Formats: sequence, structure tokens, C-alpha cells
Amino acid sequence: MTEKLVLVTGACGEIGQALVQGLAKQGGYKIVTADLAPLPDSIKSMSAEHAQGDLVYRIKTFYDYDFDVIFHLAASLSSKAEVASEDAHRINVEGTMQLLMLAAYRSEKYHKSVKFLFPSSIAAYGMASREVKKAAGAVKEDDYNTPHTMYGCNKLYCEKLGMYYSKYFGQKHLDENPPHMLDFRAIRFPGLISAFTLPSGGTSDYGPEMLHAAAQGKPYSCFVREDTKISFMAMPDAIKSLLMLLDVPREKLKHQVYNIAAFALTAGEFRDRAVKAFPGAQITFEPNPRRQGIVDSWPEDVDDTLARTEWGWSPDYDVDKFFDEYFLPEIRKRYGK
Ligand code: AKB
Repeated sequence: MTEKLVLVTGACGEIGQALVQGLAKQGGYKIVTADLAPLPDSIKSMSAEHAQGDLVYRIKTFYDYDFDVIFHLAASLSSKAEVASEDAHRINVEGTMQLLMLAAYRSEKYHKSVKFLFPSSIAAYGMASREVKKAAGAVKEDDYNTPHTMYGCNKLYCEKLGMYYSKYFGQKHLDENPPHMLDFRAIRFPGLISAFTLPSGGTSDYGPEMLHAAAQGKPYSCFVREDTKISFMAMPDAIKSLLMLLDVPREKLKHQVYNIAAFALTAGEFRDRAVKAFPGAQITFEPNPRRQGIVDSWPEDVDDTLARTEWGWSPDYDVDKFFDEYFLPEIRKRYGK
């Protein structure tokens, strides 16, 4: 069987490292990676080639490759993007547009479908107030699409760009619906938690930061209020969702952007779980107004009915399984506690 050629941008990030491992484990792919940083040793052997540098400036080199699949993970996350907004726009929007154009060009020219998998985010939503957030509960994809952050605006716009390049670019696919097209698929991820890597630059980071600190016996000052609630997911479920969505035949998909959910927790509930697992963990709450505002604008939970019905999505880890069967055993091995 010939291997499919896959590009993974942002390969050194949290999702990137876990995805490269997932693809390598599944087999059948030749993996090309791209990132600003050199590849960590843990995934070096899994990448056939690594392009190091700024994607926006390196895009021309990728025109020589015959990619079957592109996972475009490179991004500047929400907290970082808020303080360096022009830079974030360049990374998040320019980078995505350049890759979409490349994929659209290749699918047009060589009459083959190029799959483009895009991690969007709960940051694409914007709740007007805490009262609205509470009343809304689990939100559907088309509701509250009024992001309050540069990162959220970037993600929402890139979803639209993906739809544009896959459905309307050149304005000739409307009646044709040809099999050779850019096949854009996006997942709106909740806050992700890995037992192996730590996030940086995001705003859902308080969840994983708190747990990793508690596991190491380090004090942690949480930058949001105790009652702050958003949805979270174990990293293995995030990788499972990307690999599942990749394999769904296009005709089964009626949408291009999907919510996925696993469990929604307050920061206080995270603290309780951390203290139970690591008695003596020192966790305090000192809300940072800027970061608190960002998380308050994100929904408490998301409704993932579309993903469940159209491609059979369901998470492996609910909150108990996440702690008992994934996070705690792995983190204990990692930090020797
Ligand atoms: C962030 O906090 O910016 C990300 C996200 C929720 O997309 N983790």
C-alpha cells in the first residue's frame, strides 16, 4: 500500500507532538513536519522531513510536495494573541490562508482531493456576559459566533476561509461538486490536557498548569475565579477526534465545522480533584482580569450532537476516567509521585 503524504504544521506544539505519534502508530503515512522550533527527540524518528522556520515565509517550498492531507496546527494561542495581536493575525490567518491556497491549487491542478484538517476552538464563541454564559449552557456551532479575542476572531475567520476555498473558490464548484477538491474539516476544541506536555500562551492553560503543579508538589496560583467553568478534554481524545474525522467519507459529512465535548469543570472542581490526588497541594485563586475576561467569554460547555450523529464521535475519557485512567497514572510516572 502506498503511504499517504501528510503535512503537520505546529508539530512541536502539544497537539502536534501527540498527533505525530498518533499518525506514526496508525501507520500508512509519510509525515512531513513544520514548526518554528526543531523537533523534540520524542518524535524525531517519526518525521520523514522537518521544515523549520516561519510558515508564512516558507510556503513556496511546500508547493513541491504532493500532500494528501494537511493538519494545520500552527497557531498563536489566546492569551499570547491578545498581547501580540498583529503577530497573531499573521501567524493564525496569513499562515492558514497560504496553506489553504496551496491545497486548493493542488486539488484543482492535479484533480485530487486534499484533506485539510483545522483545529478551531471554543474561542470562536463569545458570550456577552456571565449571565448569558450560564443561561446558554452547551452551545451549538452556529450560536454565539461573536468572539471577544483576536485568537477567536482568527479561528472563526479561518473556518470561513476554509469553507470558501473548499466550496466557492473560482466559483465553479457550486453545481459540479467534483470529487477533486480541497476537503476542509474543522473541529472546535475545548481546553486540552496532556499528561506529557504543558501548554503555553493559551487561557485554558490554568487547568493543565494546576494539575502539573500539584503533581510536582509546587504551589499554584490560578488566574481565574473558582467558579469559572469551560469544557476540557484529554489529549488522547483530541487526537482520536482528528484521526476519526480524517477518515470519514466526505458524503457522510453535512457540515465542515464540528464541536466536540468530553467534560466541563469549574476551576474549583479542578482544585478539589488535584487536592484529592495530591494531598497537600497548594492551590490559590488570584484572578487576572484580562485572562478572566477571556474565559468568561467562552461557553460553559458545547453541544457535540453534529459530530456524534455525522461521524460517530464520542470521547473515551469522561472526567473520572480522565483522572483515574489517563492523567494520574501517567503524571505519577512522569514526576515519580
Ligand atoms: C487557548 O486557551 O487559547 C486554547 C483554546 C481553548 O483554544 N487552549
